[in-house]
Amino acid sequence: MKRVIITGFDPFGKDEINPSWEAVKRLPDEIEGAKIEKIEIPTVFHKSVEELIQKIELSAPDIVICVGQAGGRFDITIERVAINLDDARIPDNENNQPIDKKIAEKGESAYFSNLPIKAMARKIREGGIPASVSNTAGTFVCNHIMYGLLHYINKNDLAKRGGFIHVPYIPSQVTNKPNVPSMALDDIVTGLTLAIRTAVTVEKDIEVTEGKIF
Ligand code: PCA
Repeated sequence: MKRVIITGFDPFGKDEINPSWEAVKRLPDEIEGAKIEKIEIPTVFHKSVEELIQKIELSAPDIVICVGQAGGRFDITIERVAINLDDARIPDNENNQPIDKKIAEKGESAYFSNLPIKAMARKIREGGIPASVSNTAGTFVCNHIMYGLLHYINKNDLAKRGGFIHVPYIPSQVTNKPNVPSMALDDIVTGLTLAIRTAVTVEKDIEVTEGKIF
């Protein structure tokens, strides 16, 4: 039986909830015959990666997908790349605010997700939910955990697949924020389920463009 670890983050900044964990905790325990293990991760530089790696070493998953909130985005975005850089606009949940710091002193400048990112985005759209491939996970804790995960997989030459998905705000977070986009929690849960289904069943990504001009 394949095993999947999927993580969400705790709330950070001024937000009282984080739709990533709200959605992840509602996912089914089994998708396409794979066992789904759901974990909440603290929005804290370094500690987030340490907790994730501990869980990976305990559970030996085949696939690891981390999920985070991207307030302001309209759609579910499958991240393509993580960069070796922390540049925090706000402090994390333990008051760390690294500026222009490398995540791994000897790591590559960037790592690409080895999930079938384009197939995942397409599958979510076929389910009637907006989704696309994104070429930046930012420079805060989400990029940090994605980089930490892919660095760990690459450095240890593991046959594991890993990547990151950003999700929009849910409606209750934007009631007092005019013109800020949101997506219903149920749609986020459905979108993540379709993304996992694709990651479990598709070995080779599809060759279609998901490029963006900006
Ligand atoms: N989003 C933040 C960190 C935690 C989260 O859910 C980010 O995009 O970096």
